[in-house]
Amino acid sequence: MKLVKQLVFKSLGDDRGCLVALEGNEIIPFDIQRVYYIYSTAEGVSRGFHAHKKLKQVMVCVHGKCRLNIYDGSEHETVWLDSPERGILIEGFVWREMHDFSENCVLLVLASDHYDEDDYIRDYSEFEKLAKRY
Ligand code: T46
Repeated sequence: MKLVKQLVFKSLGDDRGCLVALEGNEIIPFDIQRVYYIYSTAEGVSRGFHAHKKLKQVMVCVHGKCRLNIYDGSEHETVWLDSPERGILIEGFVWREMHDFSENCVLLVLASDHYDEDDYIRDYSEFEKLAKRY
């Protein structure tokens, strides 16, 4: 994996079940400024289709699974998000798409900044132009 980094979380399980704790500037390598989650995704729907100029994010599928496609303007990578014990760190200038959401998939995202639409590149041809400069 070159375009994203996999983070492996410690599961604090005991006979009651499992617990994963995620702390900013520790296992999550930035200050967590925002948390959001994607759920109830309708069958056959794909999401994402954008890049971020500055935002860093860690994506964790806390239930179910989905497929993440990443493209940096020259290379493509695909990774399945399918475990609450693993996260994917996205910090470069990459195009991202999420596909094949399972029923009941809950995708948790920890972000390094507040929501800012100006940080998004949602136009693919603009992304391709900018990707050459990064
Ligand atoms: C990303 C992928 C993984 C807000 O108002 N605040 C927020 O914090 C977010 C994330 C979204 N929104 C609004 C913007 C749209 O009107 O919620 C609506 C749905 O967002 P969007 O179409 O951007 O959702 P996705 O699933 O395509 O993308 C999201 C994140 O936006 C994005 O940063 O990397 O999940």
